[in-house]
Amino acid sequence: MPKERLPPPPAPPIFSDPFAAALLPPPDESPDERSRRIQREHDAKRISDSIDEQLQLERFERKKSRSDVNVLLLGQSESGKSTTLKQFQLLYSPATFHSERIAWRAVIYLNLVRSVLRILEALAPESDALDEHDDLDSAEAGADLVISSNGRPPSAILGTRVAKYEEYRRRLAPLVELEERLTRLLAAPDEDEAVRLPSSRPSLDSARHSYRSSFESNNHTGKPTPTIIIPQRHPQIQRSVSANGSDARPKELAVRSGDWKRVFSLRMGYKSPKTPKSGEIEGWWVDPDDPVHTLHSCARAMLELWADSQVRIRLDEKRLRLQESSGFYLDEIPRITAKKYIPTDEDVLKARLKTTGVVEHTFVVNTSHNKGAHWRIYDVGGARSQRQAWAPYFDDVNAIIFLAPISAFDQVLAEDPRINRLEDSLLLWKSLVSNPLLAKVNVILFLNKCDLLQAKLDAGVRLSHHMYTYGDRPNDYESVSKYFYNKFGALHMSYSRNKERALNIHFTAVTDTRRTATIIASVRDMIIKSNLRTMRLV
Ligand SMILES: Nc1nc2c(ncn2[C@@H]2O[C@H](COP(=O)(O)OP(=O)(O)OP(=O)(O)O)[C@@H](O)[C@H]2O)c(=O)[nH]1
Ligand SMILES: [Mg+2]
Repeated sequence: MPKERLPPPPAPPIFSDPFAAALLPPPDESPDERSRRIQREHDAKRISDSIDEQLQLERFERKKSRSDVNVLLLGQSESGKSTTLKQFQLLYSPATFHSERIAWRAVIYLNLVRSVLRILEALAPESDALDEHDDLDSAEAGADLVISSNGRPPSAILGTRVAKYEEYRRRLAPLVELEERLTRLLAAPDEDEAVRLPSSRPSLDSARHSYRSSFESNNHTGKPTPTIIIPQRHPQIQRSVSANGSDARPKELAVRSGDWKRVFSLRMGYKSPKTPKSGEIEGWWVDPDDPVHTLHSCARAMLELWADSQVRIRLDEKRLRLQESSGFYLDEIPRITAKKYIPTDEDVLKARLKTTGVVEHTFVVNTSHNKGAHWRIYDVGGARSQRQAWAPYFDDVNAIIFLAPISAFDQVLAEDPRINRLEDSLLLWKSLVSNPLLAKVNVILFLNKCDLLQAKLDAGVRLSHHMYTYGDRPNDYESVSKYFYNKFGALHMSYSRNKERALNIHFTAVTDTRRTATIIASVRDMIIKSNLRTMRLV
């Protein structure tokens, strides 16, 4: 009987794909192992499908984001970038603007306190010696465009004594401590670098540096630690620092993120009303530690100081124009120091807080052409030390709004008093329009602070004293503003890499809400049109 033969085992399949062979189930797989394997395969497929979906979504988002808009706000420090951003917020995200109203209270208090302390510094007899020092420095520095960096002869700085100076200093002494407290409150623990900004007086810094070095080299002699008086404050208003201690001089407050807003609003549980007059608000005024109490108790002395005609004369002599910075609040002392003070829109717009780094804000902008487009607006720090952070944002930008504060023709940079502000703006503008990376980017120029320009010219400050090239042309607003328009326009014409690019120039005062809303609407339409044109070409 022929021996029964078992059927031959199936020939192993021939796989052209070596991975398929590896994934084949093992021949001796048990039912349990089989069901675990199938479960694993299902899980893997689910994960793979979700990755595919994610990729598809990203592709879709990328396509959609072509209708979105990225705008960079550029310009030197204090040119008005953050103020412009606040105007965008007021127009396109009013709920956020209103929800932050209370948080700005701390910044406004600090702005007011610093203005008052600056006045006291200027009144101090010691400050005259400092001014002479500064004038010598500026004279040595020299600059093509500028005759004098601060526009006054050294002889103009010694002048009127204020009879009530000692009394003001004594009555306003609590503000020194309040300034420090507000600064600590606003600056997050890791924001030390941001608060300790570079000095606005390098000449004094270098003096201090050499003093410190000489102290360090002499320290081994066992001599007692010398004390350096920090000259920006009257010494008796208690501004001294030990040579081996830290610099306690006041610096302009800067914060990097929005965290500071929590300090005065959410964390304390205060509600932020839509307008200063609407709705019930929580009563911080019953908290004895709230800064408003110190301010309230110094209000009368602040008012007297600001109304004192000798003080005004002294400030004029020293060319200290507080109206150009946070001095705005000095005209509002009774309102701001009131226990139930809530900042108005204008107060928030005028609050000064220096930006460091780059801050991104997103708004949904609806127009008849373009519904629900996301606008990302990048607000950057404009100080010289901050500008290296701008370039990474050039890649993906649709438009740049460049702010040049044309009222600043008689001012110098806070970070380098040898440089005239207008000269810095012109150089910055030139390097921007000639940058090849930005050749296809829409550029909008805001010739800003026109309100201050008008006031300055009306007060008799002459442009030709600060810019040789202006010559003997009339010193009125029309002539001066036209001159700046042509000067910036000519730089664009000569240096732009893209001769087709149209330049949009606006005369602005970005603290003026109504005027700025109209300008922003026209800028918005221009950017959207240009974006649509580009999308059709891509
Ligand atoms: N009167 C007046 N004040 C302005 C105008 N634009 C800005 N300011 C004020 O100038 C100060 C500086 O403005 P910011 O918007 O903080 O300047 P910035 O360009 O963001 O400055 P950095 O953050 O240091 O780069 C603020 O107190 C503003 O209220 C303007 O057109 N007119
Ligand atoms: Mg800013």
